[in-house]
Amino acid sequence: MQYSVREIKAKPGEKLRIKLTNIGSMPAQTMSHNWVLLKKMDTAGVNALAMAAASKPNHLPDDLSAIIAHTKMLGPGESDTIEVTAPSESGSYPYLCTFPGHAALMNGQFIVE
Ligand SMILES: [Cu+2]
Repeated sequence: MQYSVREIKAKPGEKLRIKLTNIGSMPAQTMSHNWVLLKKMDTAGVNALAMAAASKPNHLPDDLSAIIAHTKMLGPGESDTIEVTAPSESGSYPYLCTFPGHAALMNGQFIVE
């Protein structure tokens, strides 16, 4: 239960195509994954967002203002490709999986420089 990529680097404003594939085989109800890119925030902020997302049916918080981009929630064998425009401001932007309990292991940094 980990991302194969823990760090993504991009230039400010660069357009990237992000493809997430769930290579697991456990049922979607118990083990689904997504990729959610957040605005700059500290670990406490990421944890708070993960908590807010956990109880929601779609595993996204009601307040989407901190989310830059996200894939669909994927069951086993599914994949989703999204286009992401890197923020114009350099720095480190956290990403995570918002399936309940996954953020602690499934996270990474999107680095704009
Ligand atoms: Cu996950």
